[in-house]
Amino acid sequence: MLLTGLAYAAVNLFLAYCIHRYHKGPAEYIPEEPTLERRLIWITTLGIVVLLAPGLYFYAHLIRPPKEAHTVEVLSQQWLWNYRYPGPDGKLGRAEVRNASPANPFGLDLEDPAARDDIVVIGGPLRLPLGEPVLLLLRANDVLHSFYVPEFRVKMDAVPGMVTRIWFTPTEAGEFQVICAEFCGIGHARMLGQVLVLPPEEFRAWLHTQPGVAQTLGH
Ligand SMILES: [Cu+2]
Repeated sequence: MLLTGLAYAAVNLFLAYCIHRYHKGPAEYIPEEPTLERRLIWITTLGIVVLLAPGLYFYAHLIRPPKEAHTVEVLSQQWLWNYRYPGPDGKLGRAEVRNASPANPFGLDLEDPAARDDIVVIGGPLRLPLGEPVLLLLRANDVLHSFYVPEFRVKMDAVPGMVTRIWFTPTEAGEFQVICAEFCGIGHARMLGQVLVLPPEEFRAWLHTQPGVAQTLGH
């Protein structure tokens, strides 16, 4: 407010000065002045760099998840939120939309050992550990959706054919709601999900008792 106020005052004072200084008679016409033009180009370039560089620097920090972040895949479909956690191997296995079926919406490739132990939660809830960073990888099986938890200030589009990502650290235990924030068809308004932020021990205890997807699909 102060800065914009000062800039506003400076611009208008300069304008008033010019009107006062040059109000008598026509101004001198100078079609070209290479030195002044070069100077202006350099000053403008410098100004843009100075304004942009800190923003890009901090943005890079903002979008880079910490190494220890838990990876959870989010699969959106009309009109459901599904989740996948890496199994004991800590790796998400191969998955392709072309393999997707009602029983296997992620399209997991059960030939891949890394996929067999993955833990799949159809329709939620999304369980997260309190105070630990989480990286969400978002996919969509049909149309555009958008994963939105207002309390977390977290919102990311899920786009068919690509994986989008967002990371955050839940700082409060409890129950929250996922809302789909991208109109995705007739059931859009009911595309809600539950997020449970649990104490880390409780989260780990839950995760360790979950069967791998090979077991739940009977392969
Ligand atoms: Cu949706």
